[in-house]
Amino acid sequence: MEKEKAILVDLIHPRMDRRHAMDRMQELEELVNTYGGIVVVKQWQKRSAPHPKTYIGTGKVEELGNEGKEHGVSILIINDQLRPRQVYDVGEMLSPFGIQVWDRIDLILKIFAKHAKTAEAKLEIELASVRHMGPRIFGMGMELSRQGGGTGTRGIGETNSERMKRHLKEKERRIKSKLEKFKNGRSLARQGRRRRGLKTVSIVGYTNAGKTTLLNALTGRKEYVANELFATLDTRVGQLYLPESHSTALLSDTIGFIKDLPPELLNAFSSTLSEAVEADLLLQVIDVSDKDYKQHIEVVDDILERLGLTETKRLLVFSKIDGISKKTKLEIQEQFKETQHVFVSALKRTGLDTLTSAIENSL
Ligand SMILES: Nc1nc2c(ncn2[C@@H]2O[C@H](COP(=O)(O)OP(=O)(O)OP(=O)(O)O)[C@@H](O)[C@H]2O)c(=O)[nH]1
Ligand SMILES: [Mg+2]
Repeated sequence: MEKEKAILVDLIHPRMDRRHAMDRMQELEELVNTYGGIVVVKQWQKRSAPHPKTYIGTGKVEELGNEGKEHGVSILIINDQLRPRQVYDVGEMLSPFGIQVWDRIDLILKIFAKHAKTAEAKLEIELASVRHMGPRIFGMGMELSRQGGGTGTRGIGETNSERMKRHLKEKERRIKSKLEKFKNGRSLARQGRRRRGLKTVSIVGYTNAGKTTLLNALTGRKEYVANELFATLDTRVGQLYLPESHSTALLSDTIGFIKDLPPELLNAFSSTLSEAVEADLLLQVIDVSDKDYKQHIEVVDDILERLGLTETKRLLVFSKIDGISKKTKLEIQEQFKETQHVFVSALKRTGLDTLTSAIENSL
């Protein structure tokens, strides 16, 4: 299948520094690569605030429409969460050029939808989509059915939009009740483990930090690892042998975090994330070979807080240390001397014994 071509556009504040603007764009581009699209045009627009109607300026939308058409582009991706009305308005302006509009959340949802393998993950994504797209649909009186081609149909009365709202609520309820069953299954499994005295350890961290590689290295599993964002979308559990006490603990790996993760996505993934929520210990994996690792720690801290996990015991795992210098390692050591941490390279299998004993001690 031919890859879809995309234009990326980001709004930058006049005072934002150049490097930050480049980093934002690079991450967006990585997301597009993960989705499987090709980036043909990257554009920034300096504005101190988004345009109320079209987010980027209307002139810019027009310009990108022309440029996109020239390059055979089919999607314009805006690097932020837009208001439903804004997506609709930009979409209207770009439809003559044959270009659709996605915001950052749309892109993340598309990636999730592509990668989801288990029934549970698929349902979680469906729920997030309903929540994200819902307001766009019922707020605008758009045709709900996909067969309608998604084109705007104006002049639908109050009653129709009310009906759509009800339809979406109903859909949301159905998905939630299916998810409830998975949740109950998990909760029963957890109770069983508790009874057997099994402790659980959950790996959390930014996307692409090396979480799954670590799970595989520690448990001998062979889960999918890739240099892409959101390679893992559901929870995988493996057994971790604890040599000092000759016992085992359960180690689970889950979906990675990313900055600007909207609450509706986080909530939709509550079932998958429940392993982390119930864990006895969290391993926070940090890819220190990534220059933005400090920002990633903040993002993850913030999300853990949103999940109510500030009280859970936590161990920092600085990963991919095969990719950093001795000097950087010493700097990190100095900076985090107050916090319990370990250095590992899951790829080179270094530091794994130290990590295992740190886990064993914490439990
Ligand atoms: N150099 C080096 N690369 C590593 C190490 N651990 C993981 N990687 C690489 O980092 C990339 C991401 O690894 P994953 O284990 O898939 O990362 P993840 O955190 O599970 O990512 P998502 O599931 O996508 O959120 C892969 O290309 C791995 O081969 C390491 O210790 N050293
Ligand atoms: Mg993974």
